[in-house]
Amino acid sequence: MPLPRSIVVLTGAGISAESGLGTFRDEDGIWTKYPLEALATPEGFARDPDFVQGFYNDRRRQLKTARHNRAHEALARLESACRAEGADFLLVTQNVDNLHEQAGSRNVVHMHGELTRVRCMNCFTVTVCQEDIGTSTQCTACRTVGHVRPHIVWFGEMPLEMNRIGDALSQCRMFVSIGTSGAVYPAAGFVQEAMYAGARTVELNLEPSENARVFDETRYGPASEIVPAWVDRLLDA
Ligand code: BJW
Repeated sequence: MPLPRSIVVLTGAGISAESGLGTFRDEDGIWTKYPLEALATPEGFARDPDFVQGFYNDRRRQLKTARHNRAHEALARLESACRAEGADFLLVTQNVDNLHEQAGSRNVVHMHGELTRVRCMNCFTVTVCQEDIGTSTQCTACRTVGHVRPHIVWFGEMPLEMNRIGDALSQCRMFVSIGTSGAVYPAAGFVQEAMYAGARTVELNLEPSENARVFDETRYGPASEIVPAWVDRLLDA
């Protein structure tokens, strides 16, 4: 059977859990250890920029040793199969790590930003950055000091590339949600958008998400097992 002519995949923290990167809302998740309001809102950043920069510096450093897992690899394999058949494929990730790219995925939208990029609040230039930043960091574009922040979408801020995502959802024939709790909007609403477009919807997660009942097909288990198995089945069908 040919592949669906247009596939959108949404990933969340669960796909990187077995690569050693923490999720947010699981029992030992990031938001159980750190206050969300202090670390993931523009107000928290304005109150204590050093605390927020330190949190993101630590996570940026973690990426130097983090390695993609079999779930990331399977999605890269699915993307190249789609390319070979002329089918559209868009991988939308809520993750700010770079493990999809490390595994070979090419058509990736980081809707909540990227740890390896920083943004100047003065001139809005986004630049690649692998190192720590802080309140004394100088912007490489406008040369002002103290305006460089993580290129991360915090609560109350608009996620990135929403038009591109909306276009892909409105045309997709298959929507697959992987490793996300469905607790954060607008990502949690993508399954409905895909459903209205007539897509088949699939959830692959460790346990049922908040949206589980909406999906046509659900599979539960660790991403490194269920994602490769699901991709193999789709490619063999
Ligand atoms: C495994 C596994 C394994 C574990 N294998 N699986 C009231 C109602 C509705 C909406 C709102 C509301 N009040 C405010 C809002 C909007 C708000 C929102 O959604 N709030 C909710 C808390 C209610 N959203 C926003 O503010 C967003 N912006 C916005 O809405 O702009 C306005 C707008 C947009 C568009 C159109 C119109 C208007 C911005 C959201 C920014 C989110 N930012 C964060 C932090 C920054 C990134 C970072 O620091 O890393 O992004 S929060 C955090 O949650 C992070 C994640 O990307 C995001 C989603 O989390 P995710 O990935 O789902 O992780 P978990 O931990 O929740 O789940 C992990 C899952 O994996 C679990 O299900 C596990 O079972 C599973 N799992 N191990 C497979 N081995």
